Amino acid sequence: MSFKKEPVTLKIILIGDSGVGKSSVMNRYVNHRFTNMYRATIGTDFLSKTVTIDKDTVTLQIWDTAGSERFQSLGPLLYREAHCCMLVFDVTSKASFSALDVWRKEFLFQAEPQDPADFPFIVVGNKTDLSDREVSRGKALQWCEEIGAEYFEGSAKEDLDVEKPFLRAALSGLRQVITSASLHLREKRHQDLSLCLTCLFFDDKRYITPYSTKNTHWKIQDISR
Ligand SMILES: Nc1nc2c(ncn2[C@@H]2O[C@H](COP(=O)(O)OP(=O)(O)OP(=O)(O)O)[C@@H](O)[C@H]2O)c(=O)[nH]1
Ligand SMILES: [Mg+2]
Repeated sequence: MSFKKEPVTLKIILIGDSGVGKSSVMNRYVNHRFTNMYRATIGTDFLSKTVTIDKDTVTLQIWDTAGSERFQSLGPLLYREAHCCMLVFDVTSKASFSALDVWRKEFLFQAEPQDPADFPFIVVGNKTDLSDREVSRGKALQWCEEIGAEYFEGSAKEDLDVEKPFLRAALSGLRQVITSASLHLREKRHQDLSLCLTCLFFDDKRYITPYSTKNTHWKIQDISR
């Protein structure tokens, strides 16, 4: 028997301080373009890209947010239903790295994922082409280990390792979808089971059985007869 697979769309959110290169990373990955000109993102922006993972075609909906506090009013609406969150910092800015802890906490608070401890975060250190580095790979890796995130670094400008974090985000997001689908199925089975038990033990003389296959009508039967 063959099953027709539903197309999957994964929502990936990019967050981090202003100027770290969120828009640049997204544009490099989706459009293969880069500009040195800085135009702060106002509100949010999203781009889609289709990728193939384990023979499955998945659409990535990549949401680029504004790092500037002035444009962050959309947070709760935007973060909800996300499948993966990418925390971006600039390796030449210690402050942008330190800020990720707050960004992550704020994300979990606003997004309210089903299982916060298991929600996938990908940390991206951008601008590795620059020489005045302030955050070492080791330091970033150490923090990622503490919070259970995966770490990638590269350069949107030089097109260095930009694809890897997105593919990893897609894989983690896909796992999220599968986990929540199986949880839903388990809950449904549990509900069916408790419904069944309620019916069987109506009282000590009678029991109740489903009258139709759809369980919409019920029949009380007397055990004593
Ligand atoms: N050298 C270098 N510069 C980069 C790189 N990525 C981005 N930039 C530059 O950094 C500046 C900010 O990049 P954006 O992508 O606009 O940053 P952002 O995080 O989207 O900023 P907001 O929209 O304000 O939150 C721009 O001038 C980019 O050209 C990189 O990998 N290397
Ligand atoms: Mg931007």
